[in-house]
Amino acid sequence: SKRKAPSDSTNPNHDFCEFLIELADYEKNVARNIYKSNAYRKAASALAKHGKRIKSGEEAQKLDGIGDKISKKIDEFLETGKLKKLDNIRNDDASVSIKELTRVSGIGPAKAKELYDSGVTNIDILLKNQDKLNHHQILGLKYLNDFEEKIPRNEVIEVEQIIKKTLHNLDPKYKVTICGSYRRGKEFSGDIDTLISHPSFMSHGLKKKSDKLQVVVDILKKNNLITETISLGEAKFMGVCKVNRISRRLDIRLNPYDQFYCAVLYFTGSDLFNKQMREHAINQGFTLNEYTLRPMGSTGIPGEPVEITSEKDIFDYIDYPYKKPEERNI
Ligand code: DCP
Ligand code: MG
Ligand code: MN
Repeated sequence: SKRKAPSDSTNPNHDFCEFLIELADYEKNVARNIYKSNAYRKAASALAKHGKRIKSGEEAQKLDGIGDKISKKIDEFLETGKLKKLDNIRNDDASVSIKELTRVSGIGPAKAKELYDSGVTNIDILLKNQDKLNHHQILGLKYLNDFEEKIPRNEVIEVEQIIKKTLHNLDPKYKVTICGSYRRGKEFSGDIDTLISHPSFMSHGLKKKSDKLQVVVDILKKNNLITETISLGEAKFMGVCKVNRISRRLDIRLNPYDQFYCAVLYFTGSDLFNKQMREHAINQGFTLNEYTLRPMGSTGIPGEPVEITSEKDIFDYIDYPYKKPEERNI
């Protein structure tokens, strides 16, 4: 989901972080340079972690992930209180439109650019041009204001309890784990990421079609928890749920029971943490995804999955220092 700046008042470098995140979003959504975007994001993360106020670009450059160009931007910001590059971005029509349109769930930068080129430059115009949107995007527009409201932990717990109770009634063997930013301990989440598994749903039986998730979704609809379906496959549901005033994005994944820990690790994130851990796995001669950890043979063909009995096993196998979920917020 869409990311917010680490504008935490306890971060002494939050003003630098804010402009770096704004630049990162611009590179990702408008200029479409993911390499530059990641570089800005990494720099913001390094400054946020540093914990002490940075007083010059030179000082910043000593941190991992901050090079010459970002160092110069920090100096410009310290000297003038602003950045010319950001002023230009904020005044650029395409940039302003794309930023507004990508607020809608389901509208990514490419779609936003397409809409912009066809004359749809803001949400008001979009409301009158819904024929240009798919089902996901129409729901994204319908619930735009609700989906921008962050979900407090106590509401995630309410949803968790309803899902657990409902599935337990259906079959006590269901296992339900809320992952995502909630499992990483965040006070507020963008959506509710629910992992479910059941001992009769195993990786070796996957060739048979399963309607388990369909059944689960139907019951949660009857219970009035789920109010809309964005998409529903055999293993993945994306939709909307509601327990009080505000409609919330709900994701449910049904992963094989015997691959539970790789699924939990993946679905807990953060996405950047996953990226880094997967890179590390590759350097250690493994390939890691949401299902398995497999050694890479010299031929470049992955071998049989290694046996895993906990999340920590995965870290141990690839010799990566264990991080508790709350330590995976990068
Ligand atoms: N994920 C990933 N790569 C992606 C998308 C998701 O690895 N491109 C994984 C890591 C995420 C998890 O799925 O943490 C859940 O995705 P969300 O988009 O729901 O992200 P979060 O739960 O981390 O944050 P938010 O509070 O915004 O939902
Ligand atoms: Mg989430
Ligand atoms: Mn999600």
